Amino acid sequence: MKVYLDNNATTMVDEQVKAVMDPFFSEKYGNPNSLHAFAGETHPAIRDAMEKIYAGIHAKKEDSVIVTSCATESNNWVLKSIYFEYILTGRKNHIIISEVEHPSIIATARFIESMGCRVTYLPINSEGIIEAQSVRDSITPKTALVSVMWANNETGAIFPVEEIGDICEQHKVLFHTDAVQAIGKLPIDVQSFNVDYLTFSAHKFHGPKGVGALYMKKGKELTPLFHGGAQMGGHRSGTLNVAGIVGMGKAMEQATDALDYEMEDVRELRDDFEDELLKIKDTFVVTPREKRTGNTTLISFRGIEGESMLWDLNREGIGASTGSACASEDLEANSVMEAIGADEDLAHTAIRFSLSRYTTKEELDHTLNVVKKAVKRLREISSSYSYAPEGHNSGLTAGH
Ligand code: C6P
Repeated sequence: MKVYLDNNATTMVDEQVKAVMDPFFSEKYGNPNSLHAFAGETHPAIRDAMEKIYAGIHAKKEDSVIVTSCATESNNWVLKSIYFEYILTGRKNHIIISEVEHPSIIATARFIESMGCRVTYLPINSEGIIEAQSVRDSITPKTALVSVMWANNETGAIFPVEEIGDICEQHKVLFHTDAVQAIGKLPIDVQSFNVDYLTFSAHKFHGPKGVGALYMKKGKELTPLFHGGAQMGGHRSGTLNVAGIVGMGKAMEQATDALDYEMEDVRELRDDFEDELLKIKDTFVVTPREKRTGNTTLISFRGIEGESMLWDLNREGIGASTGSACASEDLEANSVMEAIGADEDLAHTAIRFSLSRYTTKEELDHTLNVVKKAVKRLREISSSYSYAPEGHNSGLTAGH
């Protein structure tokens, strides 16, 4: 049996998404900006997809949703433009992010920091969550931007973006949220709270890879990252990825339709699975369930290196991860576990299981059996486990 439990890294492209994309490779392949019928053939589908994308996040017609190549591009765009418009010009000198943002925010923040921007990295609390009050405490008259993700990719922890948006509005500071892990898992309505910029990526909600977007509230447009032709109203030059846009539109529509299933049924599957995992002795989950997206469990098995567990799972056809896919090659400790102050041993034991609407109970039952066997085998050969004091839990709360 093959079981895919790494849906926070990427998801399977839905068959219907694939079907609507297909004609735009070899049949309707015109460049949408050309002046002939081949171009015109692509226009209705692009228009329809953009309508679906706007509807999925409740953007208004006057707002801009600019299609990019991925969330990494969207995140780079926001921070670098803020640097060009506010920091370089001397109008402001400071931005605020959380210390558990995705590397596409952290690395970009470090880059602009190296060029003179002051950056505050907000800590998470013991539940793995940013406290809105810490944003308020860090804002100065020279703060240009706050960028805090909506849901964390490693734990699924949901951050208080509505409250943070309010604080930013009161202090006249721009607010960006990376909603990559929120789309399709939580209701997204950019009209319902104050948010200036919002990032998302199609491959996280059963759309294709290589296509993402940046929502910009009316009047909050940014300096382009890519200069060139007049595509996307001049906000982002480069020939349109027609199949990608059409695919993202369909995927967004389906994510909206499947939201109740994701929030109730997937959550129930995850909760039952997690209940069983937590019956294994010396296992820990950081963020309480009700404060997480319904598909994610980041769980630590004391005494077991995450990579060893992944190896055992992989041998049995199960794909999971130790955290963010783009940090998986460095064998570093899990960044969220480190940020909450877990000891070095425990920070290396985290495994992320992330479900999707395609995950089945049979797959989870199979995974559970494999995990139990792996825990037994790996603990038998783990020197750190055999020496660990009984019940020692490094300050983490067990069994949320
Ligand atoms: N997180 C994970 O395993 P791209 O691939 O550029 O469209 O998405 C980047 C990205 C940005 N923000 C968040 C919150 C994300 O989770 C991701 C992708 C994957 O957690 C791969 S590193």
